Amino acid sequence: MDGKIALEEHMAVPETLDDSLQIVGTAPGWELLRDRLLDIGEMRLEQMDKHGIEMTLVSLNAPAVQAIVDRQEAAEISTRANDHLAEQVAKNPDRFRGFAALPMQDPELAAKELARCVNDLGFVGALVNGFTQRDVSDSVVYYDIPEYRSFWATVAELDVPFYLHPRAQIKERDFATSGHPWLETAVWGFARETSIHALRLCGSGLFDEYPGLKVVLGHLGERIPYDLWRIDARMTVTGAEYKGARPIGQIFREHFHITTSGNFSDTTLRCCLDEMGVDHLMFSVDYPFEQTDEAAIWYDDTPILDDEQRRQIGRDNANKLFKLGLD
Ligand code: GRE
Ligand code: ZN
Repeated sequence: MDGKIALEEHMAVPETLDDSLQIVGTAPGWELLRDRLLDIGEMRLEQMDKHGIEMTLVSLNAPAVQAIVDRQEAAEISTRANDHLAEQVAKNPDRFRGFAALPMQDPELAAKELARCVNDLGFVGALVNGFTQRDVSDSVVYYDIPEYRSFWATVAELDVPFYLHPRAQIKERDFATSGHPWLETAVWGFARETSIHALRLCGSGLFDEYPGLKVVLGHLGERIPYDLWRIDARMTVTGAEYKGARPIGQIFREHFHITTSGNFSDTTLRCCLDEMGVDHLMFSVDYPFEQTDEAAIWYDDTPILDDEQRRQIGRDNANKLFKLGLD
C-alpha cells in the first residue's frame, strides 16, 4: 500500500544515542542502528520510498530525557533534541513531522516545551518514554498523580495526542526480572511497564477531567486489548479505589489509539481490531529497532484487513488524529 503514515519512528541526538546502545547491547548491527538513529534524511527516505511510507512522524529514542535525573539538564536536552528535529523536518516537510520530547521532571517546564513545540515548531504531539526519574536515580514518577494535572490541561488545550512509549524499569527496583535480563526490555518489561502506566492514567479520573485527551500506545496496545474483558470483570470485585467515572474498558476504547509498531502478528491485530475498532488503530514500524520491510510487507498483505480498513489504519486515521492535512 502506498501513502502509509508511520508514527513510532525514532531518532537520536549524540547525547541520547548511548541509551539505545544500552538497550540493544553490543550485538552485531549496532553501527547500522546508530547511523539510522542519527539520520533524519536520506537513509530514512530510502526505506520509506521502498515500502510505501509517505510520511514519518519522528521522535527521540528511549529513555533519553525521562532518565535524566537533573531537571535543568533534562530541560536542556529536550530543547536541543526538539530544535534539531525541527531543523531536519524543515528540510523535508512533506515527508517528516516531529513529536516533542519533554522534560517531565517538571510538569510546568514540560507544558511550556510542548506548547513551544506545537505552536512555534509545528510538532504534532508529544512522545514520552514512560515514567520520569528526577533528583535521585532510583526515583519513579508516574503522570497520573495530581502534580501533573496542569500539564494534562495544556495537552488538552493544545489538542495534540500524547504517545506513551515504553522504557524499562529501574534495574535496582526490578526484582521480578532479576537473573533474567532478557525479560527487562522489549521481550516483556517494556509492555509490563507501559501497560501499568496506561492503566494508572485510566484509573485516576484524568480522562473524566479532560474528555478530549488522546493517548497513543505502540506494539499493538502493550498487551492491554487482550485483557480488557478480564480487567472490567474483576473491577466489579476489587475496583474499590478506582477513580474513573466510566469502566476502564470504555475509557481505554475511547481515549487510546494503538499502533502496529514492532508487533506484526495477524492474531494480535485481529484482537486489537475486535476490541478497539478500526478507528483506533494506526500503522507504525518502530524504526530503526524494527525493519521497515518486515513491517510494511506484513501490513500490506495481512488477511485480517480488507482494502478499506488497510487504507484507514495505514493512513487516514493518523492523518486525522494528527491533523496532518494530507489528501
Ligand atoms: C523501542 O523504541 O521501542 C525499542 C528500543 C530499543 C529496543 C527495542 C525497541 O528503544 O522496540
Ligand atoms: Zn519505539
